[in-house]
Amino acid sequence: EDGYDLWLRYRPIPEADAVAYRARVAQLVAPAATPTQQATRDELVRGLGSLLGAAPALGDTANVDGALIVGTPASSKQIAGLKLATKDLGDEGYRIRSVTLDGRNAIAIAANTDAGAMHGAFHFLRLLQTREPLASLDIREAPRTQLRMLNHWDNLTRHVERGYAGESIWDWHKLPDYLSPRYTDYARANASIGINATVLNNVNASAQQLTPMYIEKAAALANVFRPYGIRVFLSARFSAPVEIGGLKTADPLDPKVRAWWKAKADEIYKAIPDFGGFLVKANSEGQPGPQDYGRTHADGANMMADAVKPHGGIVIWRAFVYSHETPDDRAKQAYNEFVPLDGKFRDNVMVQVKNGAIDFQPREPFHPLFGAMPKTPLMMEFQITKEYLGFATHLAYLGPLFEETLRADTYARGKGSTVAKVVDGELHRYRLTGMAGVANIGSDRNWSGSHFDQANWYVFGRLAWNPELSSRDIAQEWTRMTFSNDDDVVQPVVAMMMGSREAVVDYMTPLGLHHLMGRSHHYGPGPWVEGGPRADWTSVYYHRASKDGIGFDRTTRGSDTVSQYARPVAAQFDDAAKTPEEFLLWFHHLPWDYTTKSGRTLWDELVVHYSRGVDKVRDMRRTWDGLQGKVDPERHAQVATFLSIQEKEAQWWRDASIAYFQTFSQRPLPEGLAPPAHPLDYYESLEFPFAPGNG
Ligand code: BDP
Repeated sequence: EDGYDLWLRYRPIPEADAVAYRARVAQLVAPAATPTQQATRDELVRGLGSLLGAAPALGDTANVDGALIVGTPASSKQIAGLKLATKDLGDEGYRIRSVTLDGRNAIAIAANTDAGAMHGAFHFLRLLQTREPLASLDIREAPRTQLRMLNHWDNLTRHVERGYAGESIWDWHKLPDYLSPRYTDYARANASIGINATVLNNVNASAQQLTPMYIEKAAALANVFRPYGIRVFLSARFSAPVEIGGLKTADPLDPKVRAWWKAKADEIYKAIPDFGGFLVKANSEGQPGPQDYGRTHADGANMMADAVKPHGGIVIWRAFVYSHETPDDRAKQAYNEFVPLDGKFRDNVMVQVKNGAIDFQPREPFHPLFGAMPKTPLMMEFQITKEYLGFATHLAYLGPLFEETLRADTYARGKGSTVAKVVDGELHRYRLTGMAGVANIGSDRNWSGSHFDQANWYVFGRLAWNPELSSRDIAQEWTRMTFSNDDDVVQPVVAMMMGSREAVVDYMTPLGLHHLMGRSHHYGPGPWVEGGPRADWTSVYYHRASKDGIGFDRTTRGSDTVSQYARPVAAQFDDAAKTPEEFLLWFHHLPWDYTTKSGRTLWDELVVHYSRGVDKVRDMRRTWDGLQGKVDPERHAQVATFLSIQEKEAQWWRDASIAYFQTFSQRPLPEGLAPPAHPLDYYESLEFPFAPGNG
């Protein structure tokens, strides 16, 4: 058990239970006339074969009791006869239903398209994997968002920016000829959770990606993914017309530039007929963009949108923009730049917005752009790779983070205007909808750098399919498929997972603190980081600690960032007493002796949170140790070691942060809590020039 199989392990169901399942799946009727149908049938044969000890007999028509029949009205007469594939299932949805066919029991997986049937097949396998009964099924599923997408931050050198799972899985050198079997397994894993799009390369893009040689390589990957219903997108460097096109400018209003992108799009579509489109990071962190020519983000996006439009492609334009030359709070800048452009984008443009306004922190309030651009489809961007949550060695299940953001209420159209409803298009009737996750996938044997990080890939896909699912239910599902169906394993593991992200918040950035990680690599604590090229890349910019207190005043009396939220939300965040304590220092600068909800002073409360974070990791270790013998030894040992690393580093975070902030608070620690193990200058002296994933 090295983790390679992910949640598609299909380990045999114990004999006592297998008997009943076998009776329900005595025959498999699944056409294999198209590549997607073939892949679906292969997966069912593989999964059922392994789960049940032997694959069910294959048949052309269901003619025994207990047939499983899969297909679309076009691919199967029996499915057509059942009339289950209704319009509301759309292009990717499905129904799984217990039916009677010619007087015999059967289970039908019906969809309008092959892709829908494939999603249904994976769902069906999940029912067996999680030991759900098959007696009277009536499941109807259709994705709530159109684009469920991974963003790989993979460079052509195979270095993965913010990647902690080895090098890129794309072996560009051997492509297009050698197609690693891993590409197919990648597609299977994604299809199993409903992911239907992937951006192959880093948003800090190399123009080379758009040269004929690399288009051919991308096309080879697209061919592998196509049967699994996954489309390829590419990150495009805005200055590519200059760098690889020989033009003197990349000005989006220049006819030669427009013609270049059109020709480039035509060329890509010739190689990849179902190419999805471009993802663009422009005028952000030094990337080129339309503003270099005095044009707007809309000018840039629209030019590229026009180029892909005839082919049905789209442009995903990132809203992650901020400039240190703008004196305003960094958290305000994306809103300020993008809200005036609402309604100015072509109908095949989406704007991709990070969950929070700073940068994938362990906790951030939802981005104020959600709810503020009714005429522009906004795509959610989460980070699955744990750049700011301890890399791969810290166990942090991100389900609660994603869920917290999706359930946050923007009040854009009154109460109940959740971020989920913005993202799934319900609130503003968006034509395009989607969710992107910055991938945590690499060439490590276990794909994600740690076994538990697989759960973050999994939960992202499940929530992209339905943003209103519960992260706890998803954790259960994942645990059952990945580790065990034994309740003695499932319960403690799910409890660990559900508390794990809060533990990280506690030992890194409690009470709304943020962006205090080591400079540039973001490994370990660095609350003292100051100076350097830009203020908004330092920690002191964000915590603003001094003898009088700590926190960033974003109220109407400070930077007025709160006013970017709808009125009820703004009013809440403007008042320290009403602000949820987890966001306290995000919005308020408060004195060290400010009284928190517990009755403790702010200083004491901070120290309590830091210490609690370490305690929680200790608890996780204890829980995991108790699972020895119930989880296979190989994975158990690696997780145990990673948890010991996490405990050490949680302590480091706590001690370094307390030692640093104490120089301002000048107060003793609350009684019973141990002082930092080392003096502050020890923590400040630590350097990590080779920390992984750096940009
Ligand atoms: C930051 C990362 C940086 C990315 C940037 C982005 O540190 O590596 O390039 O986000 O999203 O979180 O563009």
